[in-house]
Amino acid sequence: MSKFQITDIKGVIPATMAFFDEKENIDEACTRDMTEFMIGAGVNGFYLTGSTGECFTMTPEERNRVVDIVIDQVKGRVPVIVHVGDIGTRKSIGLAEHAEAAGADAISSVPPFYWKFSKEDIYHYYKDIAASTSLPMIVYNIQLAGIMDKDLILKIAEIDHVKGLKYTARSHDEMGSLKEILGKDFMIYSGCDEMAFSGLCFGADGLIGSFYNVIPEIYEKIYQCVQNSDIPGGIRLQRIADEFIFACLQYDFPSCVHNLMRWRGLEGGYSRRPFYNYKDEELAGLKINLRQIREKYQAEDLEIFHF
Ligand code: MN9
Repeated sequence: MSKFQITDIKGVIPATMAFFDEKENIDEACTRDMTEFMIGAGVNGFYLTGSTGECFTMTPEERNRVVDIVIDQVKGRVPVIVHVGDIGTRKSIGLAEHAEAAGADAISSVPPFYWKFSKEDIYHYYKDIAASTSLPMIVYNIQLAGIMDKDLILKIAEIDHVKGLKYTARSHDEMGSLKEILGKDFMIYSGCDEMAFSGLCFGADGLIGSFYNVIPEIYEKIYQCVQNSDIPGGIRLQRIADEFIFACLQYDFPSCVHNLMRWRGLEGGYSRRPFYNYKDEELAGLKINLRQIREKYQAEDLEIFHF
């Protein structure tokens, strides 16, 4: 039984990257080391095998293995959410059952994608998966998988076990209003790393995203700024994070993040094809850009620029 309630799952939660070796196999040692790095940096939980975790390039067995490795490494220190999304309900249920048996604290899923499923189909997808375990389900609303409208989200939120929403869309008003309607125990996680600070100000309980893998420290500081009502401090840090992210998004993502991790002295792992793995020299321009950002904001003290 999980020792964490859904309301304990908050703060900065990396949507953990995949850590493959150069031959595209799961790199267990690297996965364990990176889990420790993130815990050391103060993250408040993990979100496993999501899109940043390259789950759609993996077999169900591989996804389950990543879940087993990370849960074993975390040892209950922070909550673990497992993304079980797929385009087949039965496949997702299999992943959800494994997540529960492995000791996950919550499951999450994008809506079924690729075909244009009806609202009814999407509703039943969530209902069937949510009923398959006793874990709380966090619905994942994301542009790439086809954004769900507010009415559909509210309808899905009524399903038993549906207790949270990862909201990756650039609409503060909708996210804030969903929080207001669904109440304090229904957890909302802001999914755009670019709007972490404003998302928290607009009612999000936590942050789940990709860049918390590589620059978790700045987001821990942003989270603290919100707790302490330090608005100027939060704005400055979010601006720095945004410039950092936009510089990275000039390149293929998430692959370039592996290089960034190596610049930080971490192992970082590799992406699996068709994602591209950059040679460091191909990212020389990015390094220059990031150093310019550091100078512009006189941010030498921030760990994110320690490379
Ligand atoms: O929701 C991530 N979204 C996607 C999570 O991967 C599409 C975000 O963390 C973004 O990667 C990030 C950069 O745009 O905000």
